[in-house]
Amino acid sequence: MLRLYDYFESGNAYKVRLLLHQLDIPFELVPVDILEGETRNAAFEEKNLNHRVPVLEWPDGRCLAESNAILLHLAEGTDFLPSDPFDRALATQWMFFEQYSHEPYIAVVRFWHFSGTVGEHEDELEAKVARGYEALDVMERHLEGRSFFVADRYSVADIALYAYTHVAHEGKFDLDRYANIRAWLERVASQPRYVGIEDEVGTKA
Ligand SMILES: N[C@@H](CCC(=O)N[C@@H](CS)C(=O)NCC(=O)O)C(=O)O
Repeated sequence: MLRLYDYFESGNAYKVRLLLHQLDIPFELVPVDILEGETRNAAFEEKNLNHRVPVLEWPDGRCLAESNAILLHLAEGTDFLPSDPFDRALATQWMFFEQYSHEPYIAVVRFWHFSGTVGEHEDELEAKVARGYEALDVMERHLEGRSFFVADRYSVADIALYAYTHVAHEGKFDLDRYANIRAWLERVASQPRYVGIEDEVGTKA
């Protein structure tokens, strides 16, 4: 069975839980407490030299890290990845956008609030929040007249962007002025076999 090294509050790990569940792929969940430094030991380093969850491990010991690489691999040959080559490229475009222009701001500010360390980052906070809103502005404009990010159907691009957008309020981002994003969040949450970030899925290792 596949094994997912996971941290419950991580949006990056949640992306993988959500897609595994939507694809009805059984998996074992291995909780890793990042606040206790559990990714920073020799045993975990064998799974991912970069000391981060999520990591998906195959029964033969192969490991894959980076949430969006895992999504793309799992979605291969399924309806979650567009079959048209240009649409696939657009899906990856939005997934790179998520990692470079969205997650480093929205996820990081949320983590500072969640871990109680926001006070230690006062000098960086305003700039990070501004860049987070820039990402939300881009999403809002793209979603004007569209149901989903690519080819008007739900795909891994939506999963990648949904993970931290739907909990952006936990980083004190205000989504009130983003009507298109709010409607899209509802569309994602109404997909078949949707599970929330707080829902327990997978079997415990
Ligand atoms: N680009 C990576 C980011 C992964 C990441 O930042 N993981 C965090 C949790 S969200 C982590 O494991 N941090 C542990 C650490 O830095 O020690 C991905 O998309 O998977």
